[in-house]
Amino acid sequence: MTIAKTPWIWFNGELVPWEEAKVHVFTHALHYGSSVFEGMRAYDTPRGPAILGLEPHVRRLLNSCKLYRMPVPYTLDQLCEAILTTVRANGHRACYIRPLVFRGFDTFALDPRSCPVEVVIGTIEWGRYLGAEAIEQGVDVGISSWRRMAPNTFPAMAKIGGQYINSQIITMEAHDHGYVEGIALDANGYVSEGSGENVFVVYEGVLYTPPLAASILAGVTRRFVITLARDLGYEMREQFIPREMLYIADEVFLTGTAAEITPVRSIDRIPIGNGGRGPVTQRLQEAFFAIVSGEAEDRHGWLTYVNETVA
Ligand code: PPE
Repeated sequence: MTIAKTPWIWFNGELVPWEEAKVHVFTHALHYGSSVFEGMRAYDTPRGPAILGLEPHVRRLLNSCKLYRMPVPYTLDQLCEAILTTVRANGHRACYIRPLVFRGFDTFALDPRSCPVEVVIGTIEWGRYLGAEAIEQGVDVGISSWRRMAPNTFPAMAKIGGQYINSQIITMEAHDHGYVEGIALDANGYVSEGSGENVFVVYEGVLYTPPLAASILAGVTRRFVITLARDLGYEMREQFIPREMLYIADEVFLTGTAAEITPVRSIDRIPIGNGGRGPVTQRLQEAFFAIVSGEAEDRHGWLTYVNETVA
């Protein structure tokens, strides 16, 4: 999927034309993965574009930078404002937003702290992440032969560029095996997450998702789905999940900004539940899409209306 050009990219405090948003080949991040990023979506609503989870995403960005000892020259409020400015400038009704903070050009030293910290915000038009039919039909996934990083190797809770090598090898392996996505286990063999999504399981009437200690990214969508599940009266447990529980589950689904709520219909070619979207997944999807489309009341304050929010 090639990204289509947008007119503007926010680069270190100003909007620059797409063609001018460039870096040098000796940019530290290019060599060592020394970057932190976010992904969020603006949804098309009757009141114009609305960003889902703006503050939690920017907070996670700043926390990722804190873990990587990268001081960001902007406050949370300034970054939120810059994101709103970029979405407005590009005139989107709906889009995917990619803020990126990285170490620029100065040295090849592994202590990168003499390199400038650069900040970029780009927006793109992005449809369904795991394919057009995925949301209704579900996807076929495989358990990856690659594990997520072990505790105390990389900070799994941080969304750091270099760590996405793990996601890339998981995804390539999954595609080569004919799967849409791969789910990785943690260092102890418990279920961790998809290459770019958190995992939920419905088993004997209870909803489960792995805890933060299972080397997962603390997904914003994961948090929203936990809230919706409790709103709907489901019992929701954050606990370690053995691999085999996935195969005998009634339902499995993936959550993420890009993947939204995507049902999993098979794992390692074993059909999950009835081999399609299950009823709990569908109810959670309906609740989720009603809020983000502006149809249902935004009772938890998840949306920021781009054209109604002033600096
Ligand atoms: N785990 C990983 C590893 C991950 O990358 C994401 C987001 C999630 C869980 C879900 O987090 P959240 O978006 O806050 O609910 N993955 C991004 C896509 C990665 C990509 O660039 O492709 C995303 O969904 O934006």
